Amino acid sequence: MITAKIGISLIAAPMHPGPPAETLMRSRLKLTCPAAAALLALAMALSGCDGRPSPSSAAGASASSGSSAQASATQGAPLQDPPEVVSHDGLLRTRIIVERRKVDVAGRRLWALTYNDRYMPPTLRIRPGDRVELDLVNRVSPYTNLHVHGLHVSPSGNADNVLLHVHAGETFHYSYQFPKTLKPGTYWYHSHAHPISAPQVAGGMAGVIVVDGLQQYLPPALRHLTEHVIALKDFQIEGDAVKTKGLHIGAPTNRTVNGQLNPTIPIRPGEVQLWRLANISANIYYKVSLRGQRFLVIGRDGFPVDRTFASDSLLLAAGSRYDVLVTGGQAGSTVLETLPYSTGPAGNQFPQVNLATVVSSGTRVPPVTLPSAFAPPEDLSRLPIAVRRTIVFSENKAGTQFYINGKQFDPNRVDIRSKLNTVEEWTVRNDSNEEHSFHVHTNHFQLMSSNGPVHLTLSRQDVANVPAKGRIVIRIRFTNYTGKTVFHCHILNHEDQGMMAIQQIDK
Ligand SMILES: [Cu+2]
Repeated sequence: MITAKIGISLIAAPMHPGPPAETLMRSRLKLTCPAAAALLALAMALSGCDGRPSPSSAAGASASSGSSAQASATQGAPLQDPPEVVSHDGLLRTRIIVERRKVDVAGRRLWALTYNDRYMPPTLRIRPGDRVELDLVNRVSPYTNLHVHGLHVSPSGNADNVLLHVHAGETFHYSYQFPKTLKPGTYWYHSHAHPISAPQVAGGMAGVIVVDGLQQYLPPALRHLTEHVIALKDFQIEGDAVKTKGLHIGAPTNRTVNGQLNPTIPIRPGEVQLWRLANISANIYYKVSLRGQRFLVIGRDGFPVDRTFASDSLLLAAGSRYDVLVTGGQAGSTVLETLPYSTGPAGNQFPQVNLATVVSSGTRVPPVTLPSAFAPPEDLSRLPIAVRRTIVFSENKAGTQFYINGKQFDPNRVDIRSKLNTVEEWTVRNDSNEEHSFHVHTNHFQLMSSNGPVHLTLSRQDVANVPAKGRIVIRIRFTNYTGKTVFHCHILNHEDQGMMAIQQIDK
């Protein structure tokens, strides 16, 4: 009961007219974060979250044996946005401690691989042009590292360098200087330690990054809207631990939103909210739908779209994000769900699962005209192409070894060399009988086609699904940063088993 009340106070913090939206939002966050954490701790203490198994956690044993077992003690609790660490005056200084700990995971006490003692770690909230100084303290063996997924920043040195390892017992200082041109939207951070990225991310090592500024493209009436992180994060259970070893992609799993099972999201009839849908799971896909309603897409993979578009459902291949506007329906409840989805004959069949319950109640909010034109268009399709390449994804018959252009990942080999400030066109061909989630570090790309024409938005993305036995064509421009970076399949089991390659960008 207390938890429910506090949950509501966390997500329904009212906005007041007055200061500019940006300032207001950041000051609200500044105030609510420490308070939220304290209230949460208090609520957990009062509600008896003392680490002993509760009667409902007996069901935990069956939780890995079917989607119906998603039921748990926490079901129906109000959605809690993760706590936030917010930059101030252009700087975010923070420390992330990586540790295997027994923590609350969707109402159960389970061993998990935690960032700062949480299964759902803090959201890092920054602005374009910010600097982030981050200490990664590793208490997990044998090693780990940190990737800031989707962010346009140097891949070298102690910035977004996924080729380095931070060994157990070490602290590594990451320093990121983000450009002023950084796109506002939703990103994420996670372990990129090869070949153990799937176990580490599945164990819990994944959180959200928000770059503020999407609101500048919204009509004034919406600049103070309520926003939620909807982090899609799943776990399988083995004994009293989140499973990390021998992960089977198609095995029954527990799909959480922000680490909660089927939380409740309150909204008022007619109210417009900004939801940051982020697939931060290690291996699985989501086809997200809000029953009876449509999403209005305003951003994809941290890149604001030039024209918004409405959709009944959105496919979130592993690693991808959508920023969407959602309008509260008539009083009553509806379901945020993931629809059944198959990644192909050699892939996986994911069942329908209810992710959250959206409850619309209270006074109706006057209608607002939603935007159609959004951010300034950025189009690569008319620029000269310096190089055309074909990138082939394939796998062995057993589906245990994965290849790019016939080779498995070798950190000491440069697979392709590109020139800074040029545009390339890549045809990514999938010779296997299952879909793969193509992801490039450092620079966003424009999707030109996917087995034929696509709904062309003049914006960019950093993940694209490649159809089984199909192909996509992308165009990509390399700007600002030289050095070694990578591209890979974001189904992390596949990446760990070889489906990654190195790109070197030279002046
Ligand atoms: Cu793959």
